[in-house]
Amino acid sequence: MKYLAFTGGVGGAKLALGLSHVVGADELAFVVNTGDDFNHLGFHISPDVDTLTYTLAGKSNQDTGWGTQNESWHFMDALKDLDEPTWFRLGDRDLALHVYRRERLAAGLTLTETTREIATKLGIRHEILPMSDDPVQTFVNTSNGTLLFQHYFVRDRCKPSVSGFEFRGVANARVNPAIKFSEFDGVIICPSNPFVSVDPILAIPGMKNAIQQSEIPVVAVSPIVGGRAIKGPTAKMMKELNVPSTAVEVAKHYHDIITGFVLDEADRGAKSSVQDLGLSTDVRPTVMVTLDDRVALAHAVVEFIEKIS
Ligand code: FO1
Repeated sequence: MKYLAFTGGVGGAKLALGLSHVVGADELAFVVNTGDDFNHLGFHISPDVDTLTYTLAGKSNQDTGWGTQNESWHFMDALKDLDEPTWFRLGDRDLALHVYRRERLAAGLTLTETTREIATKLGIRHEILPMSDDPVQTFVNTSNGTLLFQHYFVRDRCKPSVSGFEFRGVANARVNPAIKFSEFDGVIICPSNPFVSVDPILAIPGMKNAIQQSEIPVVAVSPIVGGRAIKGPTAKMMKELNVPSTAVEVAKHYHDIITGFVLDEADRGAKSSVQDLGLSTDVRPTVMVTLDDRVALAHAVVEFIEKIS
């Protein structure tokens, strides 16, 4: 069996790491959200691609989930002395990756090619595929106006109340041509934020169609456990959008694309409501603290998807 895993953000990267331990590089590729990308200080910042890259390379910062371990911050300190913006923190090691990416993009490589080069140099064997090589930018409609995603997420710390999302550029974006849907037997949607990490991927024209036409099982892992998001603002966003922050609502959100849904033990009581949506279900511990947790969940997801194939 060959799998595609859709991911974005820190929560998704946890399961992605587990999957990379369970499924070989020839049988698993990652499709990554690039709606969070923005230009900052002259660099193309691609947070979700980099979070996955550092995670799979065993270099991720264990405290934050983003950026690298053993980081130093001299560049940020110097930037502060120059009264330049420091709300978005690029560490010295991370800076090197951004300088490299800028060089390669300027030389005419695509984001996919650049990402592949970086991954190879860092010893990653699984393919990391940006959802598209065309620019798509997530904007968040909030009580403070419409904000670029990183302004909402990092600068304003997700404080403004959310009323909707825009994926600017998506209508003209093409699905990454390196994603060959016919080669895959299943899609896994990692427990990433449905609104800002997974929806931008699914919003690219042709993406949903390609999945639906391939008639392969699509399994999502709930990012909501017992009414709370394990990481990030998913539950807060749901409340602000007047949607109950439950796993069932996440299943409903994905209902036209998924065939199976993984719920946490804490939400066992919601299993029948998810089944009523016509979905296969699997209930198990989904909170990933250790590497063993990530690998155990990855094993279970792969078994589940094989079972419903
Ligand atoms: N997240 C923060 O909360 N604060 C930061 O200063 C920050 C810097 C940063 C630099 C590079 C990078 O690749 C990611 C970074 N992130 C930071 C994380 C990132 O913005 C978010 O986690 C994602 O966009 C949400 O998926």
